[in-house]
Amino acid sequence: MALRYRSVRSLLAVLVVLSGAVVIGGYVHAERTNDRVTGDPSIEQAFRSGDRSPVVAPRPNVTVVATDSNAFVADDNAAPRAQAELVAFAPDGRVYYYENRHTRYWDVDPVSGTDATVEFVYADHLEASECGGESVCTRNGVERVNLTTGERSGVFSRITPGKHSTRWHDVDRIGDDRLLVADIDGDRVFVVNVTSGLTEWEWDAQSDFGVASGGPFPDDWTHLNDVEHVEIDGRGAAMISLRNHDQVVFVGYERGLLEEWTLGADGDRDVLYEQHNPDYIPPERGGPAVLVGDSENGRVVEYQRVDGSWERSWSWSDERVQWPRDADRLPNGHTLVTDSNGDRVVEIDRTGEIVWSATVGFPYESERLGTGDESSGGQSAAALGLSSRSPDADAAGWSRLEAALPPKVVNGVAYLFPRWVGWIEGLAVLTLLVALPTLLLVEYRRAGVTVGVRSPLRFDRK
Ligand SMILES: [Ca+2]
Ligand SMILES: [Ca+2]
Ligand SMILES: [Ca+2]
Ligand SMILES: [Ca+2]
Repeated sequence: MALRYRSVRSLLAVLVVLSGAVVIGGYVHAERTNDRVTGDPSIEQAFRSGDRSPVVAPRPNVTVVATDSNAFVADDNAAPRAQAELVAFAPDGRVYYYENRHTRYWDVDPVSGTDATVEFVYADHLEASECGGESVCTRNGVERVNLTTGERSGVFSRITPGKHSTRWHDVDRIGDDRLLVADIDGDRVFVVNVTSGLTEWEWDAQSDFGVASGGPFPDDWTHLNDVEHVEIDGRGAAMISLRNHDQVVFVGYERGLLEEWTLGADGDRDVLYEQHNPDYIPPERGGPAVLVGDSENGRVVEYQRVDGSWERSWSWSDERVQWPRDADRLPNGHTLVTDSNGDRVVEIDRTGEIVWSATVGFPYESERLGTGDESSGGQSAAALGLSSRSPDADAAGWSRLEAALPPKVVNGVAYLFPRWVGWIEGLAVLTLLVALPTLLLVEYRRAGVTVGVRSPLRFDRK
């Protein structure tokens, strides 16, 4: 009995010490290596006070990054890992523009014909008084901002009732008056005329998919997170990312679902696993090809259309990448990758080497101004002859262990904790949360037993 107590106590003590050391070590390491991270108030203060010292390496053209923040922000008032923000870096590496007025930021796109004006998708979680009878609601909208002057204007917005979660993650402008909107809440894509306010076209996923497919119906069935206007065989279509169906579909405005064009299949995770932000590269730039953040697989991939089917033509990942949600092919053949749980935006060259990197807390999407919207200035990997890259097989043991865990576990841990907490520190925190109370309980009960046995003996002696 005593032996068992001692071994249980020793085991718990070792777990507490080890996990505590991992957490403290991770924190100290993060503090030491802390290049300035957006979401850090010092960036905002520096920008507002006019401090224009560089925070990232120089790189031609302005780079704009939109970030969302972690689950705690949506659900309670706990400190966020990174404040949601829109940040732009100037070519010399200083902060060119900064704002954090909205609850979340999602897609950002350059406005064509301008040097440094963007349109972005935002969400604002509203209070009951603004929700017309509901206890919560969210305003989803599109706003335009001139990054040079800070001049802003609202483009379009709607309120999603009853939900404190953000339901538009992407919009594609298709003319002076019209936006193509990816509506997660409605599992649909629609074209809205922002001048008249009228919906001019709509595709509802229910018209082509059964509700047994994808995610939980109706709560988060398709998680339809991206849409792009494309031309297929000379006619207009919407390319749509059905994240929870692991597939990208093409829907002609007049032709409906173009089934033979579908990339991926529900649950076929070798092709795509809950992807974000597919970009279409047309035949005239070496396609048809689709460059996409294959998020749960921890890579960015490209598929090339060959004889009427999709073939993987390129993939990129390194030891750090975790849950990438955007990749843009640039005119110089490089690729701008938004590595959400890796807390960075990186530009990789044609050989897969990182040539520029910005540390940014939990980025969603990035654009390099002057290179076209998303990948619209870039060529396909096949045309460029890009080399694929995968993590170094000789990487540290932690990476191999991480690779052996289900991606959802790793990404889930990374999503929940502050940015310096990697998945290993996250597991250590969880271990500490279980081992420490258990150790205290064991000690307490042991002490209780001791009192219960000795007191009567002492009492007897009297
Ligand atoms: Ca964009
Ligand atoms: Ca867009
Ligand atoms: Ca993209
Ligand atoms: Ca992008």
